[in-house]
Amino acid sequence: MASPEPSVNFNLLHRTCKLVVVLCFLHISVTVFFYVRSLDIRFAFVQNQQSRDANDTATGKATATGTIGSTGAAQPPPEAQAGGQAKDEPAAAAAGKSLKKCPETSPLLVGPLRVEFNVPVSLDDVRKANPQVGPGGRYKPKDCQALQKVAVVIPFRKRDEHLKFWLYYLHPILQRQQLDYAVYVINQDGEETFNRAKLLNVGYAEAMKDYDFDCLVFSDVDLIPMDDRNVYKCFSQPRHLSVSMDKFGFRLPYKQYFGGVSSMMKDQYLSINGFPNNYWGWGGEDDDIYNRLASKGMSISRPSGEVGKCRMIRHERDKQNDPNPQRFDRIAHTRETMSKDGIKSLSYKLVAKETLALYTKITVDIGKP
Ligand code: UDH
Ligand code: MN
Repeated sequence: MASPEPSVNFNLLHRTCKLVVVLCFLHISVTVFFYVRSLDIRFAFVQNQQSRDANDTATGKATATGTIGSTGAAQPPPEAQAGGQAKDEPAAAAAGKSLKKCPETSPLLVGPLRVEFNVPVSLDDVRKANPQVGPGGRYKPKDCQALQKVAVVIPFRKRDEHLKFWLYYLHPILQRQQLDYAVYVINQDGEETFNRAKLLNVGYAEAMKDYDFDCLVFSDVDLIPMDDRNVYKCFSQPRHLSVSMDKFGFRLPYKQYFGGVSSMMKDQYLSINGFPNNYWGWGGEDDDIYNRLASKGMSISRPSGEVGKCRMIRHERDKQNDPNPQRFDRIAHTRETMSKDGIKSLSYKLVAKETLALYTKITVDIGKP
């Protein structure tokens, strides 16, 4: 009688071979996946360096690093510090006189950008990648006169990792946008409840002491644009820039939404008496700002959903920034309160002003609720 064993062995062998093939396939797939992802990250890095290569027509001298100034120190005239102007530049160009105006649309823009947060970045790398950015996070184009002088104001406390990503992504973008800009990080001192809008008011007041900015951009520290055509400048109406955030499924959560990143000309900001100072904790201050604008007959300008795509770095709720239970009551009364509460009634104590290599850090005591 023939034994059934050879056929059983053959079946076993066949199945084992199949398993090995499947495992090999899986292994290759996983390898290819991670390889492609690493390419993506490198591609994003290369894209973010493009401003330097495209823009670097001047001498490309390295700028100073580290802490330059300190608390309350007198600042050199802005023209002298802006953009880390090289000393050997022609005097007229340095004064911005003989320069032609920059074009309405910067030729340096590249469009959609890849934005990832899985590889940490170091400030040292960001500095090296942005040699044209001067002390305090200032820059202006070398070969044309920027159309706007923009102060970018970031409300801040204990978000250093987010700030690194912000600087890493935004400095190259803002340079490609051919803006005369400076970055102000407004750091709330102490452990009291956070107050985003009051910090933004401080940002306005402190930035204006340094330079005659035309335009203020107010940005959360964790929001990164995914397209450099979303220009961080001002328009004839107040602008909402973070219009399609990943956390809201790349859609506007509601029509009046004005949170995240916004911009206003100096006179638009002053015409609404700046922002409210009495929203302590999370929420409502952005709706109050919207109400202020609407009550003065202004409308909101926005980029398209495509150009306005942006990513928020995922995070948990911060300590001392719980939802403010008073917010609904407050936003119901903006029209009555806005003339009394705003930039005109702002009071705070300046704790430190540091002109760092990539931004100006203003530490401030804004009191408590
Ligand atoms: N901010 C700080 N430090 C703080 C609080 C706020 O820097 O302690 C700044 C920062 O610029 C931040 C902005 O204020 O981007 C707005 O605060 P937020 O990022 O906390 O607001 P968001 O609406 O988050 O993004 C709400 C809490 C989400 C909890 C989700 C839990 N899964
Ligand atoms: Mn956030």
